[in-house]
Amino acid sequence: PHVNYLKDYQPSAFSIESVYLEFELSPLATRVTNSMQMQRQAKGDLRLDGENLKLISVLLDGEEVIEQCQIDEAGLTLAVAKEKFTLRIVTEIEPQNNTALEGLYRTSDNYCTQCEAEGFRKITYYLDRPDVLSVFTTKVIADKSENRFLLANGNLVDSGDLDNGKHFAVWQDPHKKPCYLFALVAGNLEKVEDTFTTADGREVKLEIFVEPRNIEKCEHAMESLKKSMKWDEERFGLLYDLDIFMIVAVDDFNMGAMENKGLNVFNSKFVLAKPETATDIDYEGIEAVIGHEYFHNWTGNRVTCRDWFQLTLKEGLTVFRDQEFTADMLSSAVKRIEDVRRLRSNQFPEDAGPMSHPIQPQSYIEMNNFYTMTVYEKGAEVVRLYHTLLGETGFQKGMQLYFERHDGQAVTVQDFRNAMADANGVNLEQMHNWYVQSGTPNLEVTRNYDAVTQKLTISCQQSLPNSDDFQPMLMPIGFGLLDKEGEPVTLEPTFESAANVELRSDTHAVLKLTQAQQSFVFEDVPADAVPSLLRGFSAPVKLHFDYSNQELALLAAKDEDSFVRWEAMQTLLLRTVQAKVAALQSCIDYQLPSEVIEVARSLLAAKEIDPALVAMTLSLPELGYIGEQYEVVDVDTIYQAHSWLEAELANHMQGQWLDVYHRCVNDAPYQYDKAQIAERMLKNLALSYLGVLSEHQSLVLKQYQAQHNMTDVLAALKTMLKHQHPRSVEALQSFYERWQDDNLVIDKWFTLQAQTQNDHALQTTQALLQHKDFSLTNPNRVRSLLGVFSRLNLVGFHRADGAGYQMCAEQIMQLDALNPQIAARLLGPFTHWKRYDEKRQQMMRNALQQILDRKGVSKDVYEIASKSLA
Ligand code: BAL
Ligand code: ZN
Repeated sequence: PHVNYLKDYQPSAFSIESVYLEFELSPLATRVTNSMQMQRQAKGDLRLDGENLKLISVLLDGEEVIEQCQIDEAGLTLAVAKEKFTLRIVTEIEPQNNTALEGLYRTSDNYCTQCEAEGFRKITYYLDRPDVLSVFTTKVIADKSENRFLLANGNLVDSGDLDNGKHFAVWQDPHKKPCYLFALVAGNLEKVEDTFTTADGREVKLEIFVEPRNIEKCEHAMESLKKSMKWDEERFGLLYDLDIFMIVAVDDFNMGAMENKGLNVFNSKFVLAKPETATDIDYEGIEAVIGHEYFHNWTGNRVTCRDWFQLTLKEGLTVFRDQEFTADMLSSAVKRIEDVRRLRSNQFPEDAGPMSHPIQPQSYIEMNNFYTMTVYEKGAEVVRLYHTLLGETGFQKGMQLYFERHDGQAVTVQDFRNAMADANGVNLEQMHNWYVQSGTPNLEVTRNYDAVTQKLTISCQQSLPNSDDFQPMLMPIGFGLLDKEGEPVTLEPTFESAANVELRSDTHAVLKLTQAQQSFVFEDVPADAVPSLLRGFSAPVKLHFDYSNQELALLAAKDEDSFVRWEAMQTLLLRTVQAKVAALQSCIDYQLPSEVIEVARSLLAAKEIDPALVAMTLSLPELGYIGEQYEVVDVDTIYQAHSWLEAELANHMQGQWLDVYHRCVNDAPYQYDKAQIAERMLKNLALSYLGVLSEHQSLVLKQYQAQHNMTDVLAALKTMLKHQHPRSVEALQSFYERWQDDNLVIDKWFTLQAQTQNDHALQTTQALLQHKDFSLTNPNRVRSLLGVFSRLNLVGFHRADGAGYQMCAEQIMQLDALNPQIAARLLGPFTHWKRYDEKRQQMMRNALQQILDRKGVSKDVYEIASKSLA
């Protein structure tokens, strides 16, 4: 397959000044008429992208030229002598047979589109690249009884009835845009309406379209949209720019959502909620994704990417913005820890595996494979570095200059960096190294204390694994010191160090690491002071520092930074699991260290700490993250050690867990607010520990039976399944019966079972593949069953006999023929084969080879499987 390289970028030889599209919708033969006003920009033939299109006619300034066109599987080439011309192309497509869900397709008998990254070429021949910006007018014609609403980007300028039971609508988008932001939706939907008045006094119509059965589940989405609009005005000074903003929720969607101009299309998972069906995590996800897509209106749409290698320009920045939004809506401390946990569990492994790539990839075969945790989440961490270095005011100055310079343009990550630098009069060239180097940097820190001079030297060394030509990065390191009682120490950098130590308060500093090795010296430091490092997780690195368990316990209890407190406790818990793993492997006894229990007890008793932070701090590290610590992952022993620690904490703190549980029980109606969420989080953590102990089975069952809200129901059910509660089968059955008509809840029902780790995990999942509600054509269902099983059910997926691998491989091959994008995503767990024992390695490689050898393998799957085996 063809490989695209960043170094080969060339501007387009033609521009499209405006485009008029006309769709005559029909499930098996939709006719698309595309009239483009084109202008030559450089020498060369006209080459348009197009895939799977039936070409009907090509008129060049009114003259049929179809015979002169050269057609191949990727597009159309035409020699054009003119400088300025109109090209009118008619094609036919089959939305009903489009199972890849890219381009125009059907979902629940409605029509919808997904064009990013390169789906527009499956609708019509076009210059399908983000740097070709054009003004779009779209006319949609369809049967009226089957398509009550006809939607496209921009403002509605005309509509009416036609003969034969048809009707039409014409939409005009005044803002120039690349075709990846094009959208069309038609069908028998229902809508909820609201309005938002912008800071400059314009009233914007807000509409959310859903299938009629879901009309009661839109309130939270609408509230989230209004909050997003307000927040973007207040925090970033960015106002909405059309008269209407529409969101459509569909059940079949490859991604989470899509930021099409004025017409966002969403996976229904990120729109629909009511307390009985959605958890706190779902509510937070909806608020965040609605925010994310809305924020793209400026960071992505008004200023877009020059080419797809710049994807992190819009995604890293917009993820950073949605993270800040959630932080401002709920708790910044909790949000930061959630994001770090996600990054470490998902992005760090990606960065250590065969698909490792810089946040600005240098090449790709299939762009869809690069919508990754690295481009998004690590990209957001890199944007956060600018924010940490420049502060909120400096960062906002940079944003302002970015929009002043580039509104209406397609630009690069360098343009963003230049705006940040120029607005603040600083040199940020070194930030480039974060964009072009892959792998998670290691940050090794050592200390040296001179008791005579009372000087403490903090020495930092940065490096990248497997890098021959490592270029040091600009790394801000959040820093503080605690004395041996846990009191903060006033920071006094020496004269030589002061230039690289930015004091943010008396007791908190940012160390600016710019070299591979660099030291920072502080004076008047008391003996036995404990460094608090990487506060706020100030850079996306692996920190190595030789803390004693007592020091970790002190940081966990006393540090002023909530991330460091959480991290210290997690490190203690991780060390405990690792010690147990080692003991199990060598068949020796191991007792839980007393400081772990002591600090856990004191944290649980600390009423002044936000209960959400307490819950996160006392949650065990995820199995995947524990596995990451090993060269070779011993799945079964890690699982055993993890369960052991859970049982130990349950037993040793039984009374406290019960107290906490009862303290947090709240019969008030469900509300999505910070206090209630935090209470539920801690209560359900207590329940998960109590659920280990047979004497509390009735408590777990009682919570399930109360059916108070989905957060509590799911927490109870998960605990029942994990510990094989005598009533778990019955509960699962009643859950299914109650919710069988609600797709999103049935997804949870599949997930619950797919993630339960026990000896018959594989059989359970195999049986679910045969369930009448399972379908390979629905991405959410596939993710709920196969995605969850292969990613989270380590015991089942990595079965010693290889049956877990084989089952997944077979499903991936079937899926690849239907939806390559989702099939390629499911390969993730296989790509880490190097981390397992030799026998498993061989079986995982065999599975990958089998998938790769399938006749007709997609380029999506080919790219990941072949890179994994290379
Ligand atoms: N642009 C693809 C979906 C998203 O990141 O918002
Ligand atoms: Zn995005």
